[in-house]
Amino acid sequence: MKVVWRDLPTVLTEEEVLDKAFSRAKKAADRVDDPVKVFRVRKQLVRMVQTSSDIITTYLDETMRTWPSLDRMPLFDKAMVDACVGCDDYRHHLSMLKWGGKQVGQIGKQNSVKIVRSGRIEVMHDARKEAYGRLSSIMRRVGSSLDWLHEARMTLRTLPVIDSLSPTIVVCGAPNVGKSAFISTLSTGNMEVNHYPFTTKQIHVGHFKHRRLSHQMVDTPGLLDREMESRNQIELQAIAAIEHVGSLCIFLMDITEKCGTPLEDQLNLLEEIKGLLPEIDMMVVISKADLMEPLPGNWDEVKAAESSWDGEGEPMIPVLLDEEGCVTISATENVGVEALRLEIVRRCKENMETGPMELPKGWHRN
Ligand SMILES: Nc1nc2c(ncn2[C@@H]2O[C@H](COP(=O)(O)OP(=O)(O)OP(=O)(O)O)[C@@H](O)[C@H]2O)c(=O)[nH]1
Ligand SMILES: [Mg+2]
Repeated sequence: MKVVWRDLPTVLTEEEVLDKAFSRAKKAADRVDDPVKVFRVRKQLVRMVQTSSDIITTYLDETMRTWPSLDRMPLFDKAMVDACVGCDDYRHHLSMLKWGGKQVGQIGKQNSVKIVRSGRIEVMHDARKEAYGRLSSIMRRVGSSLDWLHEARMTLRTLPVIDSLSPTIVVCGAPNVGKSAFISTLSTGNMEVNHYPFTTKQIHVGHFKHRRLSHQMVDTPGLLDREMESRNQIELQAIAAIEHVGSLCIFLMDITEKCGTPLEDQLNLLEEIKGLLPEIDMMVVISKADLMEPLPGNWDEVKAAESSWDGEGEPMIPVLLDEEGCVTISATENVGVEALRLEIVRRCKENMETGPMELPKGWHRN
């Protein structure tokens, strides 16, 4: 249940499609062999018309089918499409390919019949020429849709890939509080690096497995760390999209203010995000525990429990708590992270729990 935009093949231009079709058609015609001229010419021309229209129809149909259908994609991806390229345009341009494919198929049939039914070589040549002219004019109308899809693909392929059936942890907070470091420490394997098309910042997507269930963590730089007034419509839509996938939102705070954002501003941001994502379970976590003086009271206990747990059985690791009693972690020293992971798993499970008669989020009834 995920859309992998990076797998979409490049979209050819109008000229490229026509070149491909006409050159294949010519090769097919060259292979015709018949000693009687009128038969030979007829066969050659029919092949040219049929091959070129087949190549174009196949290309347009396949492209249309390879692109995920808006009605069947998860809400997150649909909201991202809307935010990045627009759902109406997306639908329109794909339907243009469908229309084009159908027209081209008809031209192929009609003009082949004209060639077959005629006994005069000039008439046959005229029908072939007419077919090529009509194919080109259909392609001229489809061309701008191909160009649009080409551009849209470039934009969409930078988006993070999110599986709507797996628990998703959205990581937010002011710039520099340690979001990426946190995701990286918690991830097994490499983090993916993506972009939202409207920010220049890198988004990190990390994964970890707990009892074979994959959990994914997504970064939100440039999206949830700015003032409301400076956000545009597209960013607001992207934020709405996050609401669809988040099982849990972790708000990271750097109380040492090493990140450059005063504590008060970070608290204001927290309130704002709560307002933006009212449906998501929000968990506040203090980052950079290793910089605290003194260190959190149960630092040694948590560190020992984390290093002695082998990942089997019921873990007994308490979360790391600062002197105010807030959950904290050190991503750089890797203390409190494993404890927090277990807490995350528990909270996600609780948040994703569905009744026995209810289908899980993202499932569609057939
Ligand atoms: N001492 C200490 N430094 C940390 C910790 N986590 C992150 N940092 C440092 O804080 C700085 C910012 O970390 P990032 O992970 O890039 O922060 P971010 O929130 O992803 O930043 P943006 O993506 O720019 O919003 C880096 O210099 C990190 O090395 C931590 O647990 N302890
Ligand atoms: Mg970052």
